[in-house]
This record gives sequence, structure tokens and C-alpha cells, in this order.
Amino acid sequence: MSTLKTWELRAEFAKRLSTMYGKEVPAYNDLVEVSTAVNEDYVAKNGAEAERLGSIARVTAERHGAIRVGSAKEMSQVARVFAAFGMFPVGFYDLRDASSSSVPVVATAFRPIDEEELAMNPFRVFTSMLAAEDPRFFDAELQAELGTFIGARELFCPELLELADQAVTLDELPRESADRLLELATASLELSSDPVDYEWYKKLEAISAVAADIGGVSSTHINHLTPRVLDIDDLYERMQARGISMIDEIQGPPRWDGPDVLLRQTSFRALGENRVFRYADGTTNEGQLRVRFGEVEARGIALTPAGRDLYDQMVAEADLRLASSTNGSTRAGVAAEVWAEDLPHTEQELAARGLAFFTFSVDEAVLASASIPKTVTLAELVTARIAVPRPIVYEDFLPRSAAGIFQSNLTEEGSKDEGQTGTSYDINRMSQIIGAEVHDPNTLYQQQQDRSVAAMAEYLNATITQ
Ligand code: OOG
Ligand code: NI
Repeated sequence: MSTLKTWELRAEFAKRLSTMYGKEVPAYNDLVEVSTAVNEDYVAKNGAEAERLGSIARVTAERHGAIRVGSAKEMSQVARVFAAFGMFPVGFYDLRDASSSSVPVVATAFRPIDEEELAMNPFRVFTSMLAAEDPRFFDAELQAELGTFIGARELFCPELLELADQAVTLDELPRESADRLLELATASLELSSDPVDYEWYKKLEAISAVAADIGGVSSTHINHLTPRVLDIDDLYERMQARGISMIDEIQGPPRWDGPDVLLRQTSFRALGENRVFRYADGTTNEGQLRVRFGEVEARGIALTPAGRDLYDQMVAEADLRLASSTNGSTRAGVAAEVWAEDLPHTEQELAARGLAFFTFSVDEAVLASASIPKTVTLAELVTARIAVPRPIVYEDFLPRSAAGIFQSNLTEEGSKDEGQTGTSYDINRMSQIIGAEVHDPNTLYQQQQDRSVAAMAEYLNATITQ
């Protein structure tokens, strides 16, 4: 009997979710269609250069999803499900303070962590957990009500969790069990047709639309599924031309004349979807909810902590200039100016200054006419063009963009009692909740770079220092 390896399970999971989400939100299919066209045109125009940040096969299949769960128990269960697909928690995101409107969630992203696994299929899911204990959002009475409501629901059935554990133990599954796992896992993220308790939903919505979407319904669902494009500006224009109105700007770094770094994202607004509501008098009626939307992303090079500090400074500088500008400049325009002043214009310089992560190969022709000292710095090798950098793709998310994505789809501000002290969450607490270590993304990128540098050192028979 045939078996499915972990990566095949993951690729199939992403595919099934994509098919399901396309049926639920047909505009997603338009987005995928336009994304595919953008990528094909980009590759036709740019040839091999287009695949510097991932093969076209990888990028075409690449998606990230977003889901939201209600409790620590639900978070730990979803982690077991994702582990079956070789997706592990990476990074901690606190959206509570990253947004001006009320977004009471903390999050991590489940994704593959090995280079080879990422290359085969990089499916990742941004997973938010309701910070139900945070008194700034929920008073004691509401905390108790939320606890009861969320405690009574079952998002992931025992059969799914057992199959998932089995997949982890075996690192593969026989075809029959694999099919069952995929069927149950996909169904667990399907939009439920259960009637929504109108009063309960509205009560939560008054505090936060995100809280209502999480704690006001009987199950979880895909909030959005995001294809990756090689040219997000082109995508943005093509969607507008199709009459699909996008949010006002692209989140993250601006378009500029230098290497793409981190992550750029944009989305179209949530569409009204029919749901059945149950009212206090027991009657039910059709209504609409607007929570699910379409998003698209372009990925660039992962920045080192030093590069990230520079990025944060540039964002702050752009904010400052925009606030004091009187001539109607746009955020993207101002940011492009700041980028041109402060960010290196080449990958080589990013590598030499230690601002971004790379793997390295040796340029034999340059090496042939060079003499290398016993101890040499990485920057020297890069500057001498002996070490040729190849970018490591940023596989994670940006808190400010994530907050912007949440926020772009909220019609109401919600409410937050700033007089209360917020519950503290961090990456360690998230690890405890999940019951497994939440990886630090920088450590993963650094390890990948270090392995490459170590191999180069051995080849050159030299000691390479930072
Ligand atoms: C998640 C928002 C974050 C992203 O791409 O930054 C996100 C959500 O809306 O549930 O998906
Ligand atoms: Ni997203």
C-alpha cells in the first residue's frame, strides 16, 4: 500500500484547503488566477533571476492561511494537527498593542522549519489565540461566559487528533489513514452552517469583531488563504482593473529600486457571507457577516536582528516624515525615499554589513587569483566577491502588517479598558500553552546561514569569523 510522506501530506492539505476556500469565497479563485498570471509573466520577463527567492514550482503552490482559536486547549490541539503536516510553531506575535482598534489576540505561525521541507512545500498558517484572560477587553463576567462557551465546543475530534499523533510518530501515513486525516483536518477548518447566537455574537462584537469571530461561533474556520506573487504592485493594479477594490496601500516595505526584504502584503475587503442567526425568541433568520477576505503577499530576504533594527528605524522615520509632510505625500512614497537613503542597494552589501541572512557559494574564478588568510571575516570574503550570497527567504510575518490586516477589515473600533493591566504573554508562555517549543525565527535563519558558512570554511580551509 502506498504511503504519504509528511511533506506530501502538507502539500495535499494546502491543496484541499485551497479547493474548499475557493468554494466558500469565490473571489479567492480570482485572486489565485491573477496571481498565477502575474507570476508567469514575471518569470517570462526575468528568467532565472525570478527564482532567486524560491523556485516557480514552490511559489505557485505557496499559500499561507490564517485561523483563530479561542483557548489554550484549542491552541495545543491545533498544534498537534499541524505537527502531522510537518508544521511547527515559529515566532510570537502580540497583536493587542500593535493595533489601535481592539484586537485581543496573541499568535504564532505554524510552518516547516527545514530548508528542504520549505522547498518542497512551505505551507504555513498564522494562528491567533483569543487573549480571553485580558481584563482590558473582557470583564470577569464575560471571561466566565467565554470560558463556558468555548469550553463546551470541540474543534478537533479525537479521531483527528489520534491520526495526527500517528502521522508524527511514523513521519508518514498509509494512503487510507492519510485520506482520513486530510478529510478530518480540512473539515475542521470549514465554515460552519450552525446558527449563530445573535445576541452573544453582538455582545462580543461590541468589544471586538475579532473576539466575536472567534468566540461567537461554534467552530473555527479559515479566515483567509494567501497566494504568493513575485510582483505585488502588478497584482494590485490588475485586481483594481478587474474592479476588485483593494485596501488603500500595500503593507510592509515600499516598492523601491533595491533588494526585496521581509514581506509585502495587501488584501481586498471582507465580503458579506450569508449566515443563519438564532434570536433570543428562538426564531432563526438569514443574515450576513463580513469577516473573511482575500490577501496576497510577496516575500523578500530575511533580515538579521541588526537589519530588523534598521528596518524598524526606517519605518519610524517614514512615519515621522509623513506626519510632518504637507504636500500630500503617500506613506509608500515617503518610505521609498527613506529606503533609498538608508538601505543598501545590493544583496552583496546587505551581506557584507550583516543586515540580512544568506547562504554562500564560492566563486572559483575569483578564488583562483586570490590568497586567503588563515582567519578571515565573512564580510571580507563577500567584499572580495569570493563568497557569493544567495538570499534566505523570509518565511514569517510582520506584527504591524498583521495588525493592519486585522484592522483593515474591522468596521468598528471595539472597546478596550486601558485602566486595566494587560495579561502578559510571550514566546515562553506560548510554548507552555502549545506544549512544544515555539521556535525563534532568527535562530532558524542564523543556523541555516551558519551551516553554509561552516561548509565554506572547510572548503577554503580557513577560519571564518563574523
Ligand atoms: C491574521 C492576520 C495576520 C498576516 O498575513 O499578517 C495575517 C488574521 O486576520 O487572522 O494573516
Ligand atoms: Ni495573512
